[in-house]
Amino acid sequence: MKRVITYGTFDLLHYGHINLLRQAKALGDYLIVVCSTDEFNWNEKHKHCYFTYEQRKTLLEAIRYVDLVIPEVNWEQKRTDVREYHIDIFTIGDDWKGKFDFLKEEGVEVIYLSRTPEISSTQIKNTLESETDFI
Ligand code: C2G
Repeated sequence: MKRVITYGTFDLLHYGHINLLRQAKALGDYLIVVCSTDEFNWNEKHKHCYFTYEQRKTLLEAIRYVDLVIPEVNWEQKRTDVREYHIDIFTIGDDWKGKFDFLKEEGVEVIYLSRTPEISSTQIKNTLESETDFI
């Protein structure tokens, strides 16, 4: 049983996130998604989410590729997470390329997946805002 882990906010869930999660699950047999809490997003990532943590967790749990969703409360928890959940592979989009190579010291394979270029939660918000300006 190869266990995979990935991290993210996953606000305004879109096909870029689904592409990532599908590729992540294909790397192994069990996929854990560590979803940023509202406090972590606001205090550390300076992101104000449209959906709450509980709403984003519910959405992620409905995705066929996802086996478990747990909270991401700080930047430092990755080392303990990969030990506690006996992780074989850490994966994330290549916008983070190189940032988490230190996890190899924990015996974890680190794989950066290609990000879907033309979509983001920020872009969705901006497009909707600009469209409402003309209504
Ligand atoms: N993603 C993607 N393509 C997009 C948008 C996002 O592949 N068009 C990927 C990101 O690379 C990431 C995941 O989807 O692997 C979640 O993206 P975000 O919700 O933006 O998460 P992020 O802010 O990158 O948080 O500790 C790590 C952080 O929690 C990662």
